[in-house]
Amino acid sequence: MTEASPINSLTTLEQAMKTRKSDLTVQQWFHEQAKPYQELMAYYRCAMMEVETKFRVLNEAFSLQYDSNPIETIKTRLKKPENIIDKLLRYNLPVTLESIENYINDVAGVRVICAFPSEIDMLAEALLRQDDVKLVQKKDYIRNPKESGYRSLHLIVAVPIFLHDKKRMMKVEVQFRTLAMDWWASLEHKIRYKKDHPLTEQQNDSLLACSEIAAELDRRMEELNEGISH
Ligand code: 0O2
Repeated sequence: MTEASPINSLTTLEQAMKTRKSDLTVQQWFHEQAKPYQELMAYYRCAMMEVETKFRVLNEAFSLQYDSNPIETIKTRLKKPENIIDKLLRYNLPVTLESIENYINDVAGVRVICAFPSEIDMLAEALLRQDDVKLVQKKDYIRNPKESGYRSLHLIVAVPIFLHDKKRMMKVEVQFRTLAMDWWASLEHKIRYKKDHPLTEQQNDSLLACSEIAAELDRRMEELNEGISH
């Protein structure tokens, strides 16, 4: 089986975005380029399905071994076209399908939500032990939280998808969070984006304090759970 060749450049869109033409031009461009773009997105959807299945299998395997399911919820999402374009422009990258594939690592996203922090490491290690999973990048915002207070473990992995005549390696971003980390991130996102203007320093401090409370809850719940299990 051979790797597929890259899809053609989206040069017209690049020109449209560079000159900041009207939304109509961009929409028209998307309409014209719909097929190669949709094809690429279909590959990302397949890769998300592969990764989601891997986690469902791991959940079963761990529940057989330890009599408990480490995964509370799995969510998948494909990045919105406007967010893909925004990111390319923010990074001064040409708006082409090659750029999307080479530089936008989070087109396909899988979010795995666990009850306890220790389950995150266990699942991440189990995923990376699989011989068809290649680690591209790791960002550990649990051990090194973001300034905002955001905590989560992000892995960019490349996985093969097997099409009728070819194999392609596709990148997927996996975000691992506990219920508390996910709760904080969801509410922080709502609060931050509800307003048209940036939050005040006091509001930012307050969000950071809430993140620390959530982290403390995670520690206490983990301790309680360990006490019961041993
Ligand atoms: P979307 O499309 O809305 O889901 P890089 O990919 O490394 O070039 P990026 O994208 O800034 O740079 O990477 P980062 O910060 O590691 O991860 C971005 C994603 O993590 C975000 O997706 C959020 O899902 C999450 N995230 C990161 N920081 C925060 C934060 O402070 N608060 C919350 N609530 N979520 C955060 P996007 O960018 O929103 O993309």
